[in-house]
Amino acid sequence: MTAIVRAALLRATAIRQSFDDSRLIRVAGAHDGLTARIAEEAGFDAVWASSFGISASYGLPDLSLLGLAEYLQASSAMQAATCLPVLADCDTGFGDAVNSAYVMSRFESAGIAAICIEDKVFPKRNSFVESGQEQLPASEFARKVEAATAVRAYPDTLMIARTESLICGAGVDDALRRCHLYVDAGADAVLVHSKDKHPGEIKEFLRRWERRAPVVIVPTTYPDWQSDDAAAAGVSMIIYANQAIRAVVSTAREILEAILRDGSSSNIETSIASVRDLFDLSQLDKWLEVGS
Ligand code: SPV
Ligand code: MG
Repeated sequence: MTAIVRAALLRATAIRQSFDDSRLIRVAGAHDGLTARIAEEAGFDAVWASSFGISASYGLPDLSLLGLAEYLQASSAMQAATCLPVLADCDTGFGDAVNSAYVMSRFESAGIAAICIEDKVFPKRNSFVESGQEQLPASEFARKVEAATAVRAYPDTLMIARTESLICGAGVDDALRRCHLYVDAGADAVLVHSKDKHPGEIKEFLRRWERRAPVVIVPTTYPDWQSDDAAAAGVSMIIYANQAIRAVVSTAREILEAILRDGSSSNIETSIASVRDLFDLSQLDKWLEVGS
């Protein structure tokens, strides 16, 4: 492992420290280096390299159409663009236990602090698609977790196991059973996803889980739950997975429509980021200095 990768992986150690200190980790979903940097500038603690966001950035749905190489490239760009830990959303791990181990080794070699794999069947469907999500048998997914954790080169690199029990309608009992199995298999944290409009089932999970291992949530459909309340209920990490890309879509759409409607960009100039802002975000001055 090179010194640069080792330094990047210290970001994983920082996440573990926050887990130990019971400090809520607030994570922003991103899909490229620029959105990752905006997340850093806003003060988030980490970046979620979202499969939904990365797929959408290609104009594609989140249906396992992109492969490991494309996710790795996007995650690496985020890692290189910020000082934040990157949590790579690796969907189902692109195959079986061997593929999951390969995912861990490739992402870790790129300095990615954490990988997350979920217990759906490949090819997966985004959790918010109306129906059609299917789960792997728990023991089969546990083997993926075990294989991925076994190949870690740096002990603090995180393996987050995500259960889709609540998404698939299997209920809190099933989510608990699976998460215990996944932690037994070596997962460092569990992501319990829900598409309910209220955090009720997540709260029940947390009560019965009794803080056995850190719990990660993605409150897209229950946005009213305040992060402080979630932390008090036992959440260790909260991921705002898709708000940035949704903002990109709504703003770009509004602005481009206005330009055609008005026949010039004059009316919208003051409501969008300046060219100088983009220069700053992309560290133009630093790079010019390198060449001088
Ligand atoms: C993602 O952001 O890609 C996620 C979260 O996995 S969700 O879209 O809610 O499945
Ligand atoms: Mg995803």
